Amino acid sequence: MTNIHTVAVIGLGYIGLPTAAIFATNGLNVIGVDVNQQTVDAVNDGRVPFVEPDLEIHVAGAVSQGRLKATTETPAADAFIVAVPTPFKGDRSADLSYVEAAARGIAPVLQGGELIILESTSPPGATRHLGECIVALRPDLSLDGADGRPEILLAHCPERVLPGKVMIELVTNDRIVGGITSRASELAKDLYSVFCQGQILVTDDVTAEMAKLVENAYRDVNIAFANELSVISEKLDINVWELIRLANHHPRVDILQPGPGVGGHCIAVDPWFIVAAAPAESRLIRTARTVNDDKPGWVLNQVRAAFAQLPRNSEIAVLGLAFKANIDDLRESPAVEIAQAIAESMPAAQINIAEPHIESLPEPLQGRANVRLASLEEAVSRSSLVVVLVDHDGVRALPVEDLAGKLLVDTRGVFSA
Ligand code: SAJ
Repeated sequence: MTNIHTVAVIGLGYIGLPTAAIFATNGLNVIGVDVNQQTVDAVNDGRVPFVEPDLEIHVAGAVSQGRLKATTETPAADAFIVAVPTPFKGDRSADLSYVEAAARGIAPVLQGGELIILESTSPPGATRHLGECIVALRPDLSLDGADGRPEILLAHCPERVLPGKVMIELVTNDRIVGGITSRASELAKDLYSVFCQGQILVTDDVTAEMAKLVENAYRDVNIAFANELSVISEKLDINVWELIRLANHHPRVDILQPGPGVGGHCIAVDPWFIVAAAPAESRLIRTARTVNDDKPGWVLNQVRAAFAQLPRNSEIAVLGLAFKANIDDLRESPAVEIAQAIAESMPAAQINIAEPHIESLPEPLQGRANVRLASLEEAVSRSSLVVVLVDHDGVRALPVEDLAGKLLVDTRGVFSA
């Protein structure tokens, strides 16, 4: 049970909007806040400005019940959830400017007693930083009730949902809640228990911040291990997919799958926050990042070597641009990076890109004379070299006979496993 009735969610992106919608469909009054007027208008119309299964039905339902509305100005509320971007800067430390902007929006509307939760993936100390930014603007408030000043309650509750399964994982995943004070933790736990069916695990703010970073660094290190095996296997002329399949029969071995590199906005970014916090100590985490970041360049060299065996004006099929299978998200995608590098370094080749989830090419590939968007079937049939970058279901469904007589660079093991 929670005594919180009104929640303001700051940032209506991939995490903020689903979180706002799920609180609203569970009976709370939710006001979503976003700097982008188009996002605000879309939400107030019950629409979702990006693809996420089942989200629109939640948003439309919550808006029509009058439980969810959106605005560009931060309103007064019992609780605030900050879900804004935390990208990294040139030196790979976290850019907290959006968190600081959220603090400037929240500070004037506080009365004392409010719960303020940072959900954005954050470097150690960011939750306290958010609290200190607010208290600097509102010296009449405190983070711990010291000097008799009314308290505001700060906690970090990292999101851990998988893009494409957000509406399920929001409800079913276990959740970590880390308050600056134990009272903040308890209030945050009560709030998330409104919809969270998983366990709610209570800790302090910095451990909660690190837990999120560590989860993604763990996955990054394990993907790096698989990617390194793929490079070693190529050198030793063995099939990495068979190698991993065999090794995974061991009861305590579970190697992940190699790919063209690590994309998305989390796994390729978050480990750097750990490296920035403890540079000398984060040796394995830094190396894993480098191994994964080097993989697109290695794939490009594979493509060049294969193309060198063909007549100069041969066509190349590039299958998939998304950062992983069966989603339409091209941001930070190694497949886009590789496709662009192929187009730039092989100007004589006609490149047929097939990405079933998009209708037009992304900006770095647009307007190039040697690049066209094609269907999967057309791209394969026209081309002498097929480069598999994403294992979408549509790519997996292509008949293997269609590849007969063609050269293949298969970064996902769709046809080579
Ligand atoms: N990848 C591989 N091989 C694998 C698994 C993944 O090459 O065996 C690649 C994918 O193709 C993709 C990248 O890694 O390019 C990341 O994909 P992902 O499915 O591992 O993860 P994300 O980025 O979609 O979501 C992750 C999740 N974190 C973990 O699984 C530890 C998710 O739970 C987090 O909520 C999300 O990051 C986040 O927002 O932090």
